[in-house]
Amino acid sequence: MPEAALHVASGKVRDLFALDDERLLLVASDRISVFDVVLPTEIPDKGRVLTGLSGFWFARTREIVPNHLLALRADGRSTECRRLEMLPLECVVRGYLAGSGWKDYKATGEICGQKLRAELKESEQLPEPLFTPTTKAHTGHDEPLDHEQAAALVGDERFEHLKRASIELYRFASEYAAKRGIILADTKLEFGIDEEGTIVLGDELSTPDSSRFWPANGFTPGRGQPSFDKQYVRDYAESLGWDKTPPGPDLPDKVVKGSRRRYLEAFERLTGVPFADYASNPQGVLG
Ligand code: PZK
Repeated sequence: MPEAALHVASGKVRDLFALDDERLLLVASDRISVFDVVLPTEIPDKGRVLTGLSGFWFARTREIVPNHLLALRADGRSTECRRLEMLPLECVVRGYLAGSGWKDYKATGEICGQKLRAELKESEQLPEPLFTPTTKAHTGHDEPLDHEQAAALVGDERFEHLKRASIELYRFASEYAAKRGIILADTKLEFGIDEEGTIVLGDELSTPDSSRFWPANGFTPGRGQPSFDKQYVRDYAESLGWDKTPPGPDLPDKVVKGSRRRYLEAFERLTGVPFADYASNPQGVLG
């Protein structure tokens, strides 16, 4: 970072700095987490892939909903963004039955208070994308909310706006990805409010860390799907008999290279931009 920037927060794989009163710098590292544990080994270029993908989507969805992106830095991993008042809701949209959505459906026949027809299979496409917001847990796991609970957190009018915007963003990205052989099974979005009171999309958008990416090739409902990016790493970690508690295992070079190749493949398939072009001119991905 050329100028002074104050550390604001750190997530498992990203760090947030203040540039001034109005702007933040969101920096994506090459760290990877599997089963919620950050591993000691990094995946080279993972941070740049995620930053570039987010930038790509932000530039193409500004007419659906305004977002916090101001610029991508020359390092390819840092996003200058507008400082917002973040809303206390994780906005999840599910187009397929996976993860906690599948678990809740199996147990109750519903997801977030929404009844679904009986006998849906694991990983099956839902009749239409479902808005399934959760709390933002500061420790532990996010809790599902029904629409009444979610509306109580942000107000009825904002809730309806967030629901509509989230589903539209999911539809846009999932249709785009489907044409390029990638299923976007679900996605997690975070919104904030700007100085004018406008709802603005923050955080990251339709990256493998915020969405489930499945290769369309080989998609088979009735079981869990391999994730496009992390499957190599998950399979390796499980093959060791690791109990999924910290510390996570070191990754051998072969697993690092396999995982890196999958991240780059997702980036290039979705954006149509060779990763080397992105690396030499990150702003170019904004189109
Ligand atoms: C903000 N986070 C989560 C993400 C972290 C923490 N545009 C914004 N304005 C104000 N606050 C945030 C954002 C964004 N994006 C996001 N926490 C605050 C987060 C990544 C790393 F350490």
